[in-house]
Amino acid sequence: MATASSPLSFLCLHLLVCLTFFAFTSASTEKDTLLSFKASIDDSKNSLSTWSNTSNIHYCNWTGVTCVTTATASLTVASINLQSLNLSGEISSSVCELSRLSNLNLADNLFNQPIPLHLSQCSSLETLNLSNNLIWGTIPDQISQFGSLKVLDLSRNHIEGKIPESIGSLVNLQVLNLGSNLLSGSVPFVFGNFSELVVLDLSQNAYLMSEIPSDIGKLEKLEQLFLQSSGFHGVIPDSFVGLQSLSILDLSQNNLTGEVPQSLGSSLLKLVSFDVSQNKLSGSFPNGICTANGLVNLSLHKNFFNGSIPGSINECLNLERFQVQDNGFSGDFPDKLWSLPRIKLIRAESNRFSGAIPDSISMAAQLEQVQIDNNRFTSSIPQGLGSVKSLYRFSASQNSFYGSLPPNFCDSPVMSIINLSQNSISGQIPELKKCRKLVSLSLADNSLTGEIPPSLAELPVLTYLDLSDNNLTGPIPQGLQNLKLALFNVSFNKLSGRVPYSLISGLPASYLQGNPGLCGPGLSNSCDENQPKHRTSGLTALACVMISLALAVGIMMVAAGFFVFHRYSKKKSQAGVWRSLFFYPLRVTEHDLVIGMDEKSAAGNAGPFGRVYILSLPSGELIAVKKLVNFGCQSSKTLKTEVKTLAKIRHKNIVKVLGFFHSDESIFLIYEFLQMGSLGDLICRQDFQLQWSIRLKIAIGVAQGLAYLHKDYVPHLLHRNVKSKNILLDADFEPKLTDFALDRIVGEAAFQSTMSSEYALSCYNAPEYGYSKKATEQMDAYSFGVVLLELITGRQAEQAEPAESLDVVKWVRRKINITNGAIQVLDPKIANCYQQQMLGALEIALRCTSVMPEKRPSMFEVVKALHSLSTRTSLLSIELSSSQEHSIPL
Ligand SMILES: *[C@@H]1O[C@H](CO)[C@@H](O)[C@H](O)[C@H]1NC(C)=O
Ligand SMILES: *[C@@H]1O[C@H](CO)[C@@H](O)[C@H](O)[C@H]1NC(C)=O
Ligand SMILES: *[C@@H]1O[C@H](CO)[C@@H](O)[C@H](O)[C@H]1NC(C)=O
Ligand SMILES: *[C@@H]1O[C@H](CO)[C@@H](O)[C@H](O)[C@H]1NC(C)=O
Ligand SMILES: *[C@@H]1O[C@H](CO)[C@@H](O)[C@H](O)[C@H]1NC(C)=O
Ligand SMILES: *[C@@H]1O[C@H](CO)[C@@H](O)[C@H](O)[C@H]1NC(C)=O
Ligand SMILES: *[C@@H]1O[C@H](CO)[C@@H](O)[C@H](O)[C@H]1NC(C)=O
Ligand SMILES: *[C@@H]1O[C@H](CO)[C@@H](O)[C@H](O)[C@H]1NC(C)=O
Ligand SMILES: CC(=O)N[C@H]1CO[C@H](CO)[C@@H](O)[C@@H]1O
Repeated sequence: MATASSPLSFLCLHLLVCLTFFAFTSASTEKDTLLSFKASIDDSKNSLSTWSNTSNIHYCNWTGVTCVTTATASLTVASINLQSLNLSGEISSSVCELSRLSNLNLADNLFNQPIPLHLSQCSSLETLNLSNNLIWGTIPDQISQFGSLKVLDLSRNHIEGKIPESIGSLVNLQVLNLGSNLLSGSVPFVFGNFSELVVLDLSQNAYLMSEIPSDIGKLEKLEQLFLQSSGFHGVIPDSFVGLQSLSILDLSQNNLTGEVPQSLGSSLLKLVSFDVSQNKLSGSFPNGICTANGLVNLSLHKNFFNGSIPGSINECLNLERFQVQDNGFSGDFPDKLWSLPRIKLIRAESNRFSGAIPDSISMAAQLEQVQIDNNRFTSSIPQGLGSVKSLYRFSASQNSFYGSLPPNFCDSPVMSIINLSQNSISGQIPELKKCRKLVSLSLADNSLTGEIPPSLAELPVLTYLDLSDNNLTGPIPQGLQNLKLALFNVSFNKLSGRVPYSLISGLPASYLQGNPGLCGPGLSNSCDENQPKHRTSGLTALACVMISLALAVGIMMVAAGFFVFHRYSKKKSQAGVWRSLFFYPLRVTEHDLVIGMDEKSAAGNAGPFGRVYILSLPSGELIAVKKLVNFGCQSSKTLKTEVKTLAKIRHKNIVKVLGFFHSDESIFLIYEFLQMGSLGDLICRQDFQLQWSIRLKIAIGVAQGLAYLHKDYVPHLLHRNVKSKNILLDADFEPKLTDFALDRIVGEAAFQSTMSSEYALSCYNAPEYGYSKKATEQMDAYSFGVVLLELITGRQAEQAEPAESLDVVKWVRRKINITNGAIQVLDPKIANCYQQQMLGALEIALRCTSVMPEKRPSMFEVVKALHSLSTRTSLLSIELSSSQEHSIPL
């Protein structure tokens, strides 16, 4: 470039050429400027490798650099975005030599210094983002030098001290974020100056001790106001009615007192989220909220609302979230909230609200969550509740609801949690059939009568059932033992008859007490002296024996038929054609392999898809050959493509596919052989004894393998059959997944029918397996969680003997409901010093085996969490104690 410039300067008479020359010089200085900016940065991960004097990449294409074209058609740097690159060192003011730089984003790095005031020399800078670094010190008075900034984000640092008055001169600010710092003292009365402000965040500054400055109410353009968890006290200023553009208001977790300004609700027309929870607010709720003129005719709405909102009907129409829980509000709960067209969340628990839930709740077409526990509501449960099809949580315990439950009260197809305990509800429990996703039902401490509806046993994911303290009669439905119940409390009713065995085992006896009519082993009344009952149970037993006999005969006949067919086909195929594809020099023919597959080479029992044979190659190497039935669903060509897909996977935690061959009857998959056998084989040995560090290594490896299949490998694959028997171990206990993605080989239909016959009841299966046709990553995550539970508890997932023994999921869930139960489930063979890590792993396993698929973490998250267990034990114990609280009761 230097050589090019001298002849050019010679021709500088011509204006155009002259401009070109200046463009060149400015280009070379911009490049140098960037390099000198980099020079003061510590780039430990070498993320800025493109930023180099020697690279032939134009600097406008360097990592994070964006250029614009100037009026003179040259390129100039306008934005530098280096977020999340683990950068540290100095933020040098040399960057200000970039005269058009308007955006500098250094968020999520490790810069450890005071606020870099010298950046105020950057004349064009509009956006400065230093969020989530290690910035410390106070906000100096000279902050006023940043007068031209539009966006200043200093959140998530260690900035301390008072907010200076001089900040009021940043009159161009549109976004000011000082959240999550260590600011203290009171907030100055200067915010009224920020007439352009759209977002203001002062949240999570626990040391602030301040009233809310009332001049915030002047900010007509303010859309989002976050003041939560920041030690604000005093009242909510009346001036807030002036916040005409506000859509999100969060004042939660402060020490606010007094009432909510009366006209607030009717003034904030654009409000989407209103959160004043966890304060000391009181008074009856603003009469104004959502009750003015327009709103009454919501029924009209429902019919005519098609996007254009009629001018007069504008009250609270945008409100989605209403959170006023944990305050001292009293008076009738605002009626109209229940039927707002967009409302999703209503939380008002722990106040003294009275009033009713009106039938018009049926119009709240988007309502998802209602929590109004611990108030003074007095009404019946409205019929309209059952028409809200989006509702997944309805929690209204500790009120005075009365009357009987409407038959449709659980008709929302997504309903997961119902809590109506401690009310005065009477009548019978209706048959619940539609809420197939119901996880938790608590109707404790009411006045319910009649029998427990047997249809409860048909709700596939019901896990917590509390019907205690009612007047229920009749028997406990036998079907309930098929559910994975972690809590089943029917104490203090008038139930009678024999308790199904699996409901006695593993659950505290106190859950059955107070029902003198119940009998069964271990209860004070053991059923035996009761002659007539004994006979019926004898009859049942006889019936069982006959049914199993009939089944056994049936299976034998099928097996015999299969055997004949099999022999026949084997003969035929030996003469017939084999089609094969080896991805590895095996140096044998398919014929040799087939001959070698006999009883002697067979390993273990046949799985749902077929048997595995261990064969020796001429080289002495061993291979594993899995024989699958060829259902003929896939053409030879598709089959080849699919096997290739699997064979191309290269990951240390996934068993290699070495080749395959197939005939019309069978498909043989050839896998590498691992000497140590499977994790499942190890666990079921009496003397199972692996160190914790090895168990954790196995868990991490398996999780990595699954994360790779789910996200990194293209096409993305699902394993669909994760269990400890399908986890092979090499000599260093590095786990490798096998039997993955067999659906691709046998075809979806054959896969499903095979799995549903053999595997549907297996405890490795996610609960939604039964009713959800589509396989998901979350199902793999669930199965992984079960394997993790095996590693933590040292128990096999399913024990063959005794037949009633609980599977590991039920066993763990029941134990951890008891005080100190979490510690009891840990394998006692592992030293106490690993307790924290094991509890951490347990927490992960419980999240993976959550009955609600959307609560399960991705395998990628699991890998991260398990890794951090092995490194950061002490921190984790804190996280655990807080998260355990919600994971267990739900
Ligand atoms: C980059 O190289 C040029 C010459 O090729 C030199 O003048 C300049 O000083 C170098 N810049 C840096 C930051 O090393
Ligand atoms: C940046 O890279 C793109 C694509 O690689 C290329 O088209 C463009 O010309 C490069 N820009 C400069 C200024 O070199
Ligand atoms: C940043 O560093 C931390 C610890 O040194 C590491 O865990 C993280 O993965 C790094 N992030 C990036 C983006 O390199
Ligand atoms: C600053 O960067 C962080 C991290 O990317 C981002 O979350 C935040 O929204 C940015 N701040 C602003 C005001 O854009
Ligand atoms: C508010 O802004 C005006 C200019 O618009 C300025 O003169 C005044 O000093 C500012 N107030 C504070 C407290 O900084
Ligand atoms: C509220 O004020 C009390 C003292 O009056 C204090 O102990 C408490 O920590 C404050 N709570 C919050 C959330 O600031
Ligand atoms: C939708 O609203 C327009 C007025 O904006 C009206 O003309 C039209 O009939 C409405 N459509 C329905 C289906 O109600
Ligand atoms: C159960 O019924 C009896 C009368 O049969 C009544 O005295 C009692 O209060 C009822 N218990 C509950 C919890 O409703
Ligand atoms: C349900 C309801 O409140 N309907 C009202 C709709 O508006 C008309 C006239 O404004 C009233 O007469 C209805 O009572």
